[in-house]
Amino acid sequence: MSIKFDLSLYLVTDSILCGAMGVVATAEAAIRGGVTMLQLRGPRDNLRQLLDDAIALRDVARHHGIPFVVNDHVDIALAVQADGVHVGQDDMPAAFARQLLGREKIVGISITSVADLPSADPAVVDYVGLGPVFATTTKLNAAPALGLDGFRGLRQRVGLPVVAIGGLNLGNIAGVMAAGADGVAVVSAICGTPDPARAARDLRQIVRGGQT
Ligand code: TZP
Repeated sequence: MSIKFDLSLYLVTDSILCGAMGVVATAEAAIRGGVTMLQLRGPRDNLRQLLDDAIALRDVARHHGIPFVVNDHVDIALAVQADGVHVGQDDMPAAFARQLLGREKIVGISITSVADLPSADPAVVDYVGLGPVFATTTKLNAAPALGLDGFRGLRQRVGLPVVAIGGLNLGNIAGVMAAGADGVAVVSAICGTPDPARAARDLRQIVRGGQT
């Protein structure tokens, strides 16, 4: 039984996109606006920077009572006692991450195609990040976009909660929720926007089924 989590509005940080505001102030504001889960992701950051951010983000998330997970770096998740990890297909296999973190923590995995489906093993993994749904410039070497129909088709084959990711914004998340997502994960729709609290509030309202 893992820590409870709500995928509705999942913020994935990016230190470059967050710019001068930084990941911590951005996350703080976005959580006030309605972010329900937080992930530290920094493929271009060095380990020390990631560790410093992990400590600060863990504290912010804890203060607001939402789960905090670390992308890729199981060692950092363990070091800061994060609520879990999110791994990709080229990262540490989820089964090893689970072994290291224990039963209680959250383990999420990225899926981009049919070939990745076997890795979404409910005995090991708590949720799936499925995408990119639409084209994104945030992730280098991202897999081809699934499109809404591709997303819907794959989502139906995953027996776990699914958070959609990739190119999601105010204009397209209603369609993604209607295609079976349990929530939406965003980077650029929040990081680097002038008012991350407002951006999160607007996104959350649509996820909840309201209008902007
Ligand atoms: N994984 C698949 S797409 C993506 C990640 C980390 C980046 C999503 O960023 P954005 O800015 O929300 O398109």
